[in-house]
Amino acid sequence: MRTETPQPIRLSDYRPPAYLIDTVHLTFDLAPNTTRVKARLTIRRNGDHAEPLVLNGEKLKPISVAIDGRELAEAERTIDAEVLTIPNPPAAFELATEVEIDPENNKALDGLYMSGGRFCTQCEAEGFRKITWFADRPDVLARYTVRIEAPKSFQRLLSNGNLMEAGDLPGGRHFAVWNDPFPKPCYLFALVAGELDELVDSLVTMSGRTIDLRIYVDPGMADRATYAMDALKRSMKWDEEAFGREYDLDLFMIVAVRDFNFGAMENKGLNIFNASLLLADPATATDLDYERIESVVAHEYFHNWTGDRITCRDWFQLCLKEGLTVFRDQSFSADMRGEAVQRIKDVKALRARQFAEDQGPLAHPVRPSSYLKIDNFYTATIYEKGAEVIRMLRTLIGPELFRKGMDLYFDRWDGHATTVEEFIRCFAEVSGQDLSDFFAWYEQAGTPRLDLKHAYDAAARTLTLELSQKIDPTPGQPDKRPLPTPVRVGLLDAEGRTLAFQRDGQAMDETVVVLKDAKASVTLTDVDQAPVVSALRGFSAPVVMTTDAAPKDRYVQLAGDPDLFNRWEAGQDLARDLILARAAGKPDEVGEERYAHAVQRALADQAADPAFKALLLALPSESDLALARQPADPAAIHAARDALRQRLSLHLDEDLKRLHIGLQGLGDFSPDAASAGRRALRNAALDLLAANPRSEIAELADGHYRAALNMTDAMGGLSALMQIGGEAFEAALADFFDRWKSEPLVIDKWFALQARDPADSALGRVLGLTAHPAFDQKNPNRLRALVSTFAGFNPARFHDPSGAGYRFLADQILAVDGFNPMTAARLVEPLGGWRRYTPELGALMKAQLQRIVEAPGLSKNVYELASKALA
Ligand code: 0A1
Ligand code: ZN
Repeated sequence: MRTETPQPIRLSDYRPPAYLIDTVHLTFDLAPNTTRVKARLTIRRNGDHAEPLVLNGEKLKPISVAIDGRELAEAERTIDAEVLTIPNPPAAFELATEVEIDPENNKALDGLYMSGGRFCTQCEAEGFRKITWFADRPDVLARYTVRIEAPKSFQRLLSNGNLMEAGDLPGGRHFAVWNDPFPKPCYLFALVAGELDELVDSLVTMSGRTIDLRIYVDPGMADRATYAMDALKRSMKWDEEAFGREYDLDLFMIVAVRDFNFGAMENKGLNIFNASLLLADPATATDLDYERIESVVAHEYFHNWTGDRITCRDWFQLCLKEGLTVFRDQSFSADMRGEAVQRIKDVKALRARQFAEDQGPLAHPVRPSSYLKIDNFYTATIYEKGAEVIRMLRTLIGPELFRKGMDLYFDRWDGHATTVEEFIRCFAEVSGQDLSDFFAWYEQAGTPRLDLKHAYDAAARTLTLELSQKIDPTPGQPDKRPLPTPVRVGLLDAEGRTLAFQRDGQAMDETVVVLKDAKASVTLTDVDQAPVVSALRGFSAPVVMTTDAAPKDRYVQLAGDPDLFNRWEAGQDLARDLILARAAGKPDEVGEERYAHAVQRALADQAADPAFKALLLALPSESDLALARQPADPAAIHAARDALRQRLSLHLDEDLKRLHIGLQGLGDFSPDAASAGRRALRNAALDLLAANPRSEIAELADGHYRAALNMTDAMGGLSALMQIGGEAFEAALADFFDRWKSEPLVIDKWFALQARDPADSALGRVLGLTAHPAFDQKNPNRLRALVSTFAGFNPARFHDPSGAGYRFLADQILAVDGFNPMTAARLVEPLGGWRRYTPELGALMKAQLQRIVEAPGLSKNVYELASKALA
């Protein structure tokens, strides 16, 4: 057990910085084990006070500390494991320090570290303090000049901003000097040094400036950056058109690295990416990889304005940049790939990750009020729910006022660090609306439960909608206030055609009902017939909604709701009810047939986009189902879901085979959305066929795998074979490894596939894979491919009744915590939901959490999440 309980940091304790830093001059003398960092900081006192100067610094070997050229005696400063303190500094001065650090042995992958023989940095949130002493907080903004010196074997020397000077030094060494004219917090600092190939392009901005674009990758991989470059150029243009934002420096660089804790990082002018989110070619990347690359490139680029030019006052405001930037990247992806399909995918991800978080012990508000380690708050709530809140704001005030509010925000806060309050104030000002109640969306955790009842009065031709909301208690928040919730509503007739109506005397096809209090009642008039209510269109609020709609209404929606999100949702609702009924031992066979028939009809719609049809074919995920009925029994859910898949597969047999043949790709591969949609539908058809394993289907899957000309189809074939199992699967798996053993990103897929295998034998296989020579706990991508995929996407096997799945996860968390706490902590979440499962499983999960919390030498990161999960 830990001897002392770590103390949380609280939003209410925020104080402006005691000292400000205006300019930073850094000199790096790079060496893997002994890098020297010299810093010259111009510092001035902020206000009138006699407080000491306290700078953060961790794992730094002190060499010297001087003020205005005079070395400080030991008595004039103190250095401990976390800070450098100087008791009586002048009001304005230059602090010069020198430290030594050991990037080679930094396996935590924050600060300056080495990946693949290159130097790289990750400073968000608190990595800069592992490079030099500094006020490591986002509200201290400074202008940086960075000189890098290294042996010439470290070919490229990169940092933020513009290259000012570069040249040779004696002894086979060279240098480069970079200057970033934009003041920035230190978390946006970046440095990269090493051998890298370069893909170069350029873009002319809306004001006619030419921007030099460079993407740096492993030698020989430049071709694999062409899609990312294309996505970057489209993102830059989109931000000009959608938000009037132009890029500001003359140079924009992206570097791909193999060892990275997260997805990517928006360092000013020098984004650093996990290679898995940057490199793609048809042979090695799936359509999903392309889709993610497009969205992450956009996300990081959009941060240039929402994050870099305007940053956060403190880390409690993280959603200010993240929720907003996710909203922006989702809007971009919707424009690139189709609104409905994008929305469905975003909502699926929200439900899978954020809803689970929000309904468990790790629930926290979009803007939390306390934390132990900010690294633990890069969560689905801050990112995805943060984006939902902005989407609601836009729905509430309308797109024009939303854009006006954004313009005001950019104008008012450019060059500053600010808060969510100030952001919302901009929209209140431009709309004239009082948004104080809306702010509760930022402060209150938990997923609201919305209920909708409807009553049609044929004589009066009116429809009354009764809405109510309820939010369950979450940790530390027993009582909840109602949240202003926009509910988009349309009406359909019995044939699924739009039914017009009037609201407050105005004729319309659709309306937004805003539920402000716990309950609301709205009467729509001039309603010609008893309608089907299509509510929460486009998923207009992040809530769980129940309604009094009869199954027949859902069938009408599935057949043709013009709101494609709700068309898809109707199918999901029907399937969810059928699976849960079966899991509870009450299968509705007639309902299942009817459902299969309805899916068949929806699939036959010639007008529908193949990408949309692929989504229609997928049943709700097991984790989605586990959230819907508690206590959850993963084995029963898995079996019931499988049974419905089989029925669907049988019913659609001919249709699926026809799709599989008809959608066979001809000609060259193109990653565009339409081509990807056709591949998605063809692979979804094969996947569903494989739910009924027969030798004929095994041959089809094997042929699909062997004939694949791209990674999407290869993985489609392999995963269909996995469902069928046996010789053909084992042979294909071995073939795949052999073919791709020198491609790390593809081998990640090989690990992840096996981790997802629902077969009984999979747990043993997964345990065995930890001893595979290609498994590497120190590489986060490889670790996540096996461990996170297993714990997050293989519920049937993770929740093995013996508890062996939980023990495996806890073993991995404890081992990884020894060198990379940030990544170890991100593995804790699957155990967090222990209260939602059957008492037997819950007790086994809890026991592993207890084991983790009691482990000696546990990091703050893991301690925070494991102890909160137990509380
Ligand atoms: N700001 C990045 C996310 C990120 C956060 C922390 C990291 O390392 C600890 C890395 C990246 C983004 O939103 O893309
Ligand atoms: Zn971000």
